[in-house]
Amino acid sequence: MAVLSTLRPIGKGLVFAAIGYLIGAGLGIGLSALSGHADPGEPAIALGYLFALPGWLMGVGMWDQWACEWFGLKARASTARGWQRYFAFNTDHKVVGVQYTVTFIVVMLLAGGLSMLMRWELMAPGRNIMGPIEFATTMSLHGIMMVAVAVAAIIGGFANFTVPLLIGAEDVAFPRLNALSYWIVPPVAVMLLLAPLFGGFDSGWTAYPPLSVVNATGQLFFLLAFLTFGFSSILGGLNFITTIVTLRAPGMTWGRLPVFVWSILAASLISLTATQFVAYGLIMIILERVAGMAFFDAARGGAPLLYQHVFWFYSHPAVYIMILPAFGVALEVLSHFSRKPVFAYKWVVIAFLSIVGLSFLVWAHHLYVSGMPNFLHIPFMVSTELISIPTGVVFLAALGTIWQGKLWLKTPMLFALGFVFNFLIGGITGIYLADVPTDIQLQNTYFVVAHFHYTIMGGEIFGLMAGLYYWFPKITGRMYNEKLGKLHFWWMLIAYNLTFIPMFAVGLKGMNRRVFDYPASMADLNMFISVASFLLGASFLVMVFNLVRAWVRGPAAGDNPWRATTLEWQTSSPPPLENFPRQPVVTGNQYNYGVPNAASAPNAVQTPASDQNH
Ligand code: HEM
Ligand SMILES: [Cu+2]
Repeated sequence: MAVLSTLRPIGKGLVFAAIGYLIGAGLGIGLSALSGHADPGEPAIALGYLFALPGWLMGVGMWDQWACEWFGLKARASTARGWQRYFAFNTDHKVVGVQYTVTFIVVMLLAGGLSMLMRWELMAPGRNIMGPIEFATTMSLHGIMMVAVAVAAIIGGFANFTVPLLIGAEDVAFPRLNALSYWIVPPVAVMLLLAPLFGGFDSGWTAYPPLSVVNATGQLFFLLAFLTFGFSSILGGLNFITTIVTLRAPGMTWGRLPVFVWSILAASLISLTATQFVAYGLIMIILERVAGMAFFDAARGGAPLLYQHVFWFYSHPAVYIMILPAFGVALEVLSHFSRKPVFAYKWVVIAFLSIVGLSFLVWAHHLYVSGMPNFLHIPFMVSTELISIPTGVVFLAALGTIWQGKLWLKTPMLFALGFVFNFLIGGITGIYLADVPTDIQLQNTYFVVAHFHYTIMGGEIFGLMAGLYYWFPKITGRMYNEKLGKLHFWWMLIAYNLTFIPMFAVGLKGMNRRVFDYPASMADLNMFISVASFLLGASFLVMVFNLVRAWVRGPAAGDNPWRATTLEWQTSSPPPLENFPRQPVVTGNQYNYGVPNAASAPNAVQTPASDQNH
């Protein structure tokens, strides 16, 4: 019975979504008939989805807890308790944080499974486990799912859980909007997983026209999913900015804000302002498909290149939505586990904000060979090179933080150090892709694939892992097994580098990306890459085993197992509903290491009530 009542909101959401879909699809078919559209299929899907989405949200809890107020009715809070909270529209930021974290770790594992399929096909030349279109669909699904993980897992998951704690607040500024940002995500996953049943989408995650306008209906599912995800990202950005600006505890001045909170503020500024642009691009493609418009159709006076500009005007800044929070996690962990304050804190903050500004000025480095005017090459090359200055500042701050520190090599610290190592390789190889002459050679090869996996996987995902092990005891109240954590780290680090370093080599030999077969001369390297990638995939089994086991029956972690000084550790694990029994007051620097007794008695913080929990 407990299970049935738990699933009631989801069931209600599905029923409302189905009703919405029928209304929208009917409208789509009617409009198509009126306008003489030959095939009403795609208009029906697009309009059906447009109505199904609010139906889903209302059914799942938005009506009961929020929207009914707009009509003068009385809202009812969710009554779900314990683990059942995670299956309901819940406004507690800690519940939303766990929902995001678990959802996106599952998405990451699924998308990782898809990469195993690709490497299975690419293990030897001449294989035909899947055809070119199936390969392209697998690749595109892997790409967009991983991009979603990289954009949302740290912000939606850890930032949701920890930012209100880190700034001494009770919740985020707009808790109901926060629940909405999460519950809008499951339809994204459903649409992406449905796409292969409708012919898949072979456009890559970039969805350039004209291909994305003329290919199978699966593409429409992708476009609607991406659009929905963007909406969630915009709302999340808005919520974090407002929370950080308005809800800081007394004494939590800008100069005392933990570095992770700064990184979330910086990333949120980008989510809020850049995501609209990709949304325009996606809407224009949807309109070309379902309403016969011609924004990008050269034959009818449209401009195909326009899409690439709009797309990258978001998608370059988006790489900083991915990496800034990972910088934040890494610096946070490096500081606590070196028992030293974040080195050059002020410069790090300036660097974060300069990255936000500069990230809007570099998008056309993805367009060097697109046929855009040549005189644009140099300015975009220079602006791209400029970004390496603030990025370098963050990197040096990471080194400065561990320099002569008392390193405590626990699992989170190992992942933070792994981040620093991998990101260096990602950053240096990026310079070759920023420079026009080398990029003209390297673009569209596996060199690019290796480069962005070094930044996104070696960087963002290692940062995610650092955060996962670091905050796991706070989130669950339980401790994972340290030996298995270390095993996961070394296994993943080694297999990861064995997988992606040879991709640079095979790229230099001229192997194109997004291909399902290649010349026999590249057989050995590809076999090596595939075997290493299977090892890499297997390393995640250690993580899943360790964390699931610890969550179910791990030893109690205690309130502050790392003896860290920031506020989230000064309350119980997991924290009570309102986070702190009493309003904390911040009286000093957040990284007060090196001050006598700082580690055991956080003198940066006065939370008299926290002691009552012991
Ligand atoms: C086990 C680890 C992984 C392996 C073996 C792997 C492998 C691959 C392969 C073979 C491709 C296709 C390259 C091509 O044909 O152009 C690809 C594309 C891609 N991967 Fe991964 N990948 C892994 C993890 C990740 C992670 C963690 C992320 C991001 C968080 C990621 C993001 C992407 C993106 C964005 C694409 C490009 C898709 C496109 O071009 O549209 N991958 N990956
Ligand atoms: Cu870029």
